[in-house]
Amino acid sequence: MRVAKLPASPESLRERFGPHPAYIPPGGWRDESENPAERLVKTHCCFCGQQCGIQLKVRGNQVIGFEPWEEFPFNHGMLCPKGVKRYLQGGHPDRLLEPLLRTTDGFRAASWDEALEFTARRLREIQGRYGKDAVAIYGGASLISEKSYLLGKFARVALGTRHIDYNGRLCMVSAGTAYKLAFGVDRSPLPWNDIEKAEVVLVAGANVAECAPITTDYLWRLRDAGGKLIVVDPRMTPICRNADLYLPVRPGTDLALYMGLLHVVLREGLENREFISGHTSGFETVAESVRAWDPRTVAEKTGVPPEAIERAAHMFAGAKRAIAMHARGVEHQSKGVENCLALINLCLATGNIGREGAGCTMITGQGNGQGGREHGQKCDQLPGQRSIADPEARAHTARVWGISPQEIPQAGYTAVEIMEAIHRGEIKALLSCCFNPLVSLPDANFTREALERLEFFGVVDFFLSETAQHADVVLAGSLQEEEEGIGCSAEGRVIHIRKAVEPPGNAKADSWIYCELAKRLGRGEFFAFRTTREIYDELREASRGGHADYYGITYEKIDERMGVFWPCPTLEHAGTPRLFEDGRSFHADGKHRFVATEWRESGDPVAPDYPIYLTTGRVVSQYLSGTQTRRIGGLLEQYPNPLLEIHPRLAQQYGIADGDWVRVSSRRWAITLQAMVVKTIRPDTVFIPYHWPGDRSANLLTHRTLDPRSKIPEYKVSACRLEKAPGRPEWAAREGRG
Ligand SMILES: Nc1nc2c(c(=O)[nH]1)N[C@H]1C(S)=C(S)[C@@H](COP(=O)(O)OP(=O)(O)OC[C@H]3O[C@@H](n4cnc5c(=O)[nH]c(N)nc54)[C@H](O)[C@@H]3O)O[C@H]1N2
Ligand SMILES: Nc1nc2c(c(=O)[nH]1)N[C@H]1C(S)=C(S)[C@@H](COP(=O)(O)OP(=O)(O)OC[C@H]3O[C@@H](n4cnc5c(=O)[nH]c(N)nc54)[C@H](O)[C@@H]3O)O[C@H]1N2
Ligand code: SF4
Ligand SMILES: [Mo]
Repeated sequence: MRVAKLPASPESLRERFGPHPAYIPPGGWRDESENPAERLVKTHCCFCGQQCGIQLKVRGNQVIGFEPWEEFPFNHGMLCPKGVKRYLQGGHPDRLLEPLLRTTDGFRAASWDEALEFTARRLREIQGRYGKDAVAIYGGASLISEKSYLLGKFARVALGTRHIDYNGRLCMVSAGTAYKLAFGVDRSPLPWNDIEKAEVVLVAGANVAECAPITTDYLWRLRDAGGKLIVVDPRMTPICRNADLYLPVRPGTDLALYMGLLHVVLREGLENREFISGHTSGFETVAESVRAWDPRTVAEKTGVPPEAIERAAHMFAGAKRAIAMHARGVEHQSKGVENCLALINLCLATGNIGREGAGCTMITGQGNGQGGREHGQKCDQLPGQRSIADPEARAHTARVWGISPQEIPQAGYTAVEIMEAIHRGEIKALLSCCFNPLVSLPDANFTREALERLEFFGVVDFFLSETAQHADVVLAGSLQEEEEGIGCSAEGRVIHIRKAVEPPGNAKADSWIYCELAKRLGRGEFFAFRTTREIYDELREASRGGHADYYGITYEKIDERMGVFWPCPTLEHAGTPRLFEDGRSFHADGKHRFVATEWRESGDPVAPDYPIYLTTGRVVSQYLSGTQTRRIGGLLEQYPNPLLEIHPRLAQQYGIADGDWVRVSSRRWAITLQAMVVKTIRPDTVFIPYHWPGDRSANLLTHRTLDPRSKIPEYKVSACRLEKAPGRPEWAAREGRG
């Protein structure tokens, strides 16, 4: 077993390398005269899946600020607190400016030749000794699509390993799996302008105001136009203030609720028989499966009053146009796929698919959460959203790549399974780009142990993330604005990410790093790309004829139309903003499929020794594992440490007052946080945001139960117990808190 290595802290690196040459003061420049721009670059925010349009102000080789991009139709210049600070990363003092190699007491700077040669040699040695599948690749959905396509090809062609997966496995895969089962395709079926055209919108497990802030505006427009809003969440998040009906669901019980809604719809005969018989299959089995879920039974499971269930069902089915929107609250469950399917079943039964202002949709999480799951960085997928098991797809991809179909490995493990295989000793080496698993995977102690068992660990990042501190080599990669490419937003709109600057110092473009590694692995001829545009042209060919067909989308066409919605099979094609308008799904028979769902308990059940539900998620000012936003001055101050949201009634039971230190224990670990006593959460549930590492990490408490089909972890439902802590914990003393 490998001994844990001494991590080098960002502070010690800064001491070693000095401050970044182009340092921007925390909080940014104060006014234009202090730092005038030479050019404006129209591009997109690097953070969430809304992909707001933004103009970056550039001087020399540095992004120094931003201007709104008012013509961009999605956000019309609006940005959230993270978007207005995103520009502060390029010149940040923690920015990695050269490759780092591990020494006995930390890291030392290395030349690219040395770092790449070392990486390639270790990968070759390990594959030679243990076989090709002993190496795994992690990718990420913050990467532009060119990079994620490149990573998929790199794993299969340069390394020949089965094992590549990405951080979107923690994010959108329950929705993706459900939409593939029901519709044969994984994309939001409707453009966001449809939201305000609905009569009723049901928002399930989505904290829209904090996590998809610009979508709040669409919901306000819905309300202005007279539309009604239903919200399902164990917490009254800010959009609940505008809701007509709020359903305070008990964590992990959504499935019962949505089956209950369909039960009422069918009992009252509110279903759309014509749509069901003309466009769907499987209705009878689903109708049978919801028969037992009457409102009283559902109320007992979910904690939602029976009258509210009746009312929600009548509102949804009584509307001419209704939309169900969902996010991780329903998807981060060990029945995440079932939850999405149950919402889809409700939409199908009421004929709400394929029409303006009607449908079922998922709210994309990561910046390129949609595009990043289309072109082959998923373990079971080839470009164009093709299946790696499909002989035709393999033949097509092999032709584009210039190899034989037999050379493409079969499907490998998913992200959490890769960590488990490392723990077992089956996978010995990991190369990770754009992923911070130590903070983001459930059961963080398990992740740490796995990282320590690796014989080789390489990371490509622009900051030294908590995970990167365990690496043997850190390759200084690039920010979104340092390479040209495309992404796909929550709406299914393909957008153009323009290059604003070159990577600073001796940092390199991510795509260059992978092409160079491929060369050193003896596979350079398949990676002779000089620009990301060349990678994109190959991606277009590779996706051609697939469901996610990008062939007809060029950078120029995106610029002309402010985005193009896929599928777009020819250069003349205008793109497809709304799916299924012809009444057909992407399945061969053209039918939308009802898929029956079955109740089961969550993987970490509440019991007398762990009597309280713990759920985890986000706050508006922080982003994911926080490696980016915790470093940005002006954001961290808004919410500097994780707080425990707790209802006054529950707090009183334990003698806890606002600001008190509370020890939260789960079946895996315990952490101590300050209480934030709020009336906006169920009294049987506590909430912790997960953006922090180490002994403040919510993921020390969470468990590794996965949805059996999507393999997503159950972040939204754990069991815990609480005790008032005697005083502030070690981390708080260290951070100067409390
Ligand atoms: N500010 C900010 N914005 C972000 C991100 C970020 O880190 N910070 N991340 C982006 C990414 S990658 C993602 S995936 C999205 C996530 O966006 P969301 O899914 O909206 O955010 P979460 O906070 O993970 O969870 C959403 C809601 O689910 C609720 N919930 C918890 N348990 C349950 C349950 O059992 N049932 C139901 N119905 N609801 C439940 C929580 O109370 C919470 O309000 O946000 C994106 N936008
Ligand atoms: N308890 C709990 N855990 C959760 C969740 C939850 O709700 N609760 N949510 C889950 C969800 S939805 C998600 S999406 C995951 C996210 O989990 P992670 O993927 O681990 O989170 P990120 O912070 O995006 O980490 C990405 C890393 O990639 C780097 N990076 C970003 N862009 C680029 C790029 O263009 N190039 C390179 N080379 N590096 C880049 C960043 O600096 C960062 O270090 O967390 C999951 N974990
Ligand atoms: S809503 Fe998302 S894409 Fe828009 S500015 Fe905020 S983080 Fe960026
Ligand atoms: Mo996510």
